[in-house]
Amino acid sequence: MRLTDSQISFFHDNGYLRLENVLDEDDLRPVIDEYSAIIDERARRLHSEGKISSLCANEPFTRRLLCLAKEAPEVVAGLDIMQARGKSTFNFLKNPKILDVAESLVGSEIVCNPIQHIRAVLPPRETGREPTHWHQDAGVCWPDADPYFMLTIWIPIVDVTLENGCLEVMPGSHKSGLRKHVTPGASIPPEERPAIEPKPLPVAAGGVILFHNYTLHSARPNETDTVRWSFDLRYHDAYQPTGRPFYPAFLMRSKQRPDALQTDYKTWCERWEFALEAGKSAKRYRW
Ligand SMILES: O=C(O)CCC(=O)C(=O)O
Repeated sequence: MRLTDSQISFFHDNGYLRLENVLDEDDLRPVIDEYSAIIDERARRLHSEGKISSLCANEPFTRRLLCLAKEAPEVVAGLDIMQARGKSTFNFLKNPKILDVAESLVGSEIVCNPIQHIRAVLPPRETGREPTHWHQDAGVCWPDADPYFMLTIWIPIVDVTLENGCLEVMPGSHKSGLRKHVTPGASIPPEERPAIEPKPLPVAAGGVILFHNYTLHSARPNETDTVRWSFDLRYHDAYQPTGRPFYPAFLMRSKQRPDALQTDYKTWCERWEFALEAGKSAKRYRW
């Protein structure tokens, strides 16, 4: 799917774009199955260790992790893309439909940035963890990436609604530079935010939300009894810094250097394994 001229203009004017029906069941099912298997394996281990009384085996994907976390909160740890390193997840990063969308804004030389996550967002009342605060993605990069455009593709793998913690953006906020972020969590405090009405962006599974690395965004709280599962992936031109030099980036599409593509699963696993160990003491945030 290539973006139309009017979609590209909307993105440049507003700093975000919501697209419906980009992906279908065949695109999403492999990652849902992969994470279902990871969770099942964890449930069986926790059960054999006597840490949970039920496998919650009859719960659907949207509820099973929450059901398990009620008894064993540690079940949610280490699920992120680079930690779990599933093959279907790796394939998802280079899904041609996702790269086509990226190419419309990034150009033909596309790197998959190491700032990439799968998020299983549980209701805050279960975890004590607040929803994502207002920030700009440029704010979680090193300053060497400041002059460059980076595209975030936010991809729900379940339907995401006002109630279960959809994303919110401040339209047009990408035009006024980098705001001061504060620790912990590199968030923008209220006094540093522009006076722009936030726009909530519910989106059904299969849709995606694109945003600019200077767009202010946050997430609404998950007020349901389900898990809000989503990916946030980042892509940019190959000839620019990633903003996290201690983590690996991968050339996923290239007209100029097709021989240099880094699309081998085993290499991806090895480079992440090495980087997570070697980069342990790296300073992620500038703030
Ligand atoms: O999914 C979320 O809760 C937040 C996502 C986000 O902040 C991002 O993609 O940069």
